[in-house]
Amino acid sequence: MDSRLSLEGMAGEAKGLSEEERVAARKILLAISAGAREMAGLLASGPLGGLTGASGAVNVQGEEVQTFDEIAQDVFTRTLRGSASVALLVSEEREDPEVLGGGSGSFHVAMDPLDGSSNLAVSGPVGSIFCVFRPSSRKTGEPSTDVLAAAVSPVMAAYVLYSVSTLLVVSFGQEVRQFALDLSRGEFLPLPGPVRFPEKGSKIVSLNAGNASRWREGDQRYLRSLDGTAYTARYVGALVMDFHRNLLKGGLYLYPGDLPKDSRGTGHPEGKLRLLYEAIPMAWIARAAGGEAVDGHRPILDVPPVHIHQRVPLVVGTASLVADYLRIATTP
Ligand code: AFP
Repeated sequence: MDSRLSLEGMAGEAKGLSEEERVAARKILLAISAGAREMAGLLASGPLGGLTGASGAVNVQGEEVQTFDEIAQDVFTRTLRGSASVALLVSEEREDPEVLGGGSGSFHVAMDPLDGSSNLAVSGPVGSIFCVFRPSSRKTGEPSTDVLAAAVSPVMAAYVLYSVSTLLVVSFGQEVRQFALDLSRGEFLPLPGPVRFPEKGSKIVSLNAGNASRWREGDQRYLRSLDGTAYTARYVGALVMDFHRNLLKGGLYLYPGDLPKDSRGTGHPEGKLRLLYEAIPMAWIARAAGGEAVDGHRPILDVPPVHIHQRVPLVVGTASLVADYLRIATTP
């Protein structure tokens, strides 16, 4: 196995894809890497570029849109359109799927163009998340329906981490590879891989304990169970960063749902994270790296997508830590 497979090499060796699909997947990967390179440059200039801060708009999720959310939306829509391989594009920033190139591309893509954007105000890490799906054979003519039918079987998932270095992490389902942006060459170069959750890593737990009083009893019990154990708390508030650290060091990320509104909750029992462009791609990458992802009960990859902006509780990371969570949180 080549420990330093290139981006193109990864697409070329992807299993279960036709030759035509491999070509399309390669183009999508290159489009993501081109967009990531552009975003890395813009983000690096930070406050000096005058682009940090709120745009004044509110997105489909009811969240304040940052100027960089819109920039990332435009950058990746442009590069993915340019790949001529994407039929439908679902984005956190757009209410409806966008048909690209007449809808004739080989794949659908769901993306969170800029994850963790509240970190921008403090020059903290942010990310971009992508999931690539094979269009459903049950074409209905209705874009959302087709994306939902397709979303049960990803073909490729990737994320970009913009931090002290810019990393691109990619999986076609069999393994996970990392690439680092070489600023002098302006391209992503392979790091040794594949990457897997370490069998005996440190026990990092990433969660927002400030929300705990709104959680269900099982999740609160899990949090209490950590007291006095050898766990270490680390939480950046950007899924990509928290997931990536736990992937390399061993750990668990937890964003549960809330109690119903009338019992101390906010009425968000489905949590905050989005199924199509946050939970499914991270679950797909976690599985390929020997980890696991659940919604508190069942595997994320078994959750039926019913809405393109559907939210879902997410527990993802080292398989044994996810198993510990399930044992404690689901057993009164
Ligand atoms: P933003 O993009 O609004 O910053 O949200 C990021 C995010 O979706 C995910 O990346 C974080 O893990 C999570 O929300 C943080 O949410 P809390 O601030 O509620 O902990």
